[in-house]
Amino acid sequence: MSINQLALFGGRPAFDRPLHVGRPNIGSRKRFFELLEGALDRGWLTNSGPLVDEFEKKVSDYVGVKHCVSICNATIALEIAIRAAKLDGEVIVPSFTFVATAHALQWQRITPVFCDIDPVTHCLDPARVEALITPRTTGIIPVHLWSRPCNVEALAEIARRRNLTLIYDAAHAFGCSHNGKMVGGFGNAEVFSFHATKFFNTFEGGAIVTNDDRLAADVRLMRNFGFSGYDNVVSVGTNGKMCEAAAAMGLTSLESLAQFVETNRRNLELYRRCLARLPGVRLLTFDEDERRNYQYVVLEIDESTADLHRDKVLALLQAENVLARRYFWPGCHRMEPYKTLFPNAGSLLPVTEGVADRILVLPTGTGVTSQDIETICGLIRKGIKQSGDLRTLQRASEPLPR
Ligand code: T4K
Repeated sequence: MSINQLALFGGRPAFDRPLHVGRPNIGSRKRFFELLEGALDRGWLTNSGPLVDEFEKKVSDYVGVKHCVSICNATIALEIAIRAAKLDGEVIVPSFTFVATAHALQWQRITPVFCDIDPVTHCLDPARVEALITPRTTGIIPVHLWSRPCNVEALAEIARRRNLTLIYDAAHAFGCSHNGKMVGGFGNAEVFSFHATKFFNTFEGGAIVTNDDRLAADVRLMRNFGFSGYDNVVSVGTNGKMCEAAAAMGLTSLESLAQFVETNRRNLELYRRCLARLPGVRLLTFDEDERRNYQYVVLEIDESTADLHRDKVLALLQAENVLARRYFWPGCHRMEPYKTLFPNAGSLLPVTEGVADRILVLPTGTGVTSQDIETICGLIRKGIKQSGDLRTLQRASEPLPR
């Protein structure tokens, strides 16, 4: 049997429905429709409606920051935050992130300078940031990847000493803490994503959170075309507003947030038990003393020990209707326009390239049952065992060295 045939354990796939990574968590439909009815009755659907105001107040209270400015999605939120903070020239970012982090800069003709990551946390490695700072550098945009906060102390120290603006891409880290302080209060500003695929969603949506009064005022203006009142435009702006339907979903999701986190935590725990002691396979760990949302179940597969490359495991799972994802392969620096602009970037990103080659993200959330997880883990175990047996057979059939 070849390794490619491993994907075909039986005639029919293990799941008769696709099991997606990124399946939305949906709270009380009754509550959502009530809120939506209210908006329809009021005839106020967007442009700073009461649901958006309430959502922003609840998010800023929950996170413990002075200002929450809701935005139509996190990509536009990053763009607005970058512009309001007057970044230009070069900005240091990880390449191991969703491409939106880099695009938010490139879109504004700011050069993203890709920095390598820490092999354990997968977040920007502060030790590598300093060497990339040039006279053109104006800021750093680290990403709290997989909901685990970056080394915020080291990054704050570099930013302070080198006079750089620090904006966190916190798309993965809503509801998380570092040393007991909620993510949202670090750096000059942080940006959350409330996209459908995040554990907490507003369909599409995001927010800029900050304790900086001036920055908050500026992003509010920019989110609404630069209007400071009727007929009075005081700056360049865009349309980054969240609508009432999205805020209704956000308010509904907030009421179920604790349940979403608990479901994700339980799922992760079960994955951990079911994948224990599997050679070459490591599940990402989380600091249990801190608040986490556990929204990504991240598997690192080391081919040299597992005898099976991550892509084979992916193919095997896909054939069984498990739509796992290899986030964030191949890294932004290997996507356009960056791979043309910076063809040699990979040579400075050895950790990124290695991690991007090993990561597999598995389904979790309220739509995944314990039985689903046991079956998924069984498939992974079986694939790795069969591959190991095959390699052993191959080695045994090799001629003995003379
Ligand atoms: N920074 C970081 C670090 C991010 O991860 C992201 C977004 C951003 C910034 C930008 O945030 P936003 O501007 O999006 O607010 C998905 C999401 O679209 C994206 O929001 C997310 N990160 C990224 C990690 O994942 P794709 O290209 O993988 O999307 P797609 O369409 O392939 O869907 C992903 C999975 O989710 C599929 O298995 C299908 C499933 N899905 C998706 C949707 C939309 C559902 O089951 N139901 C749904 O409604 O980017």
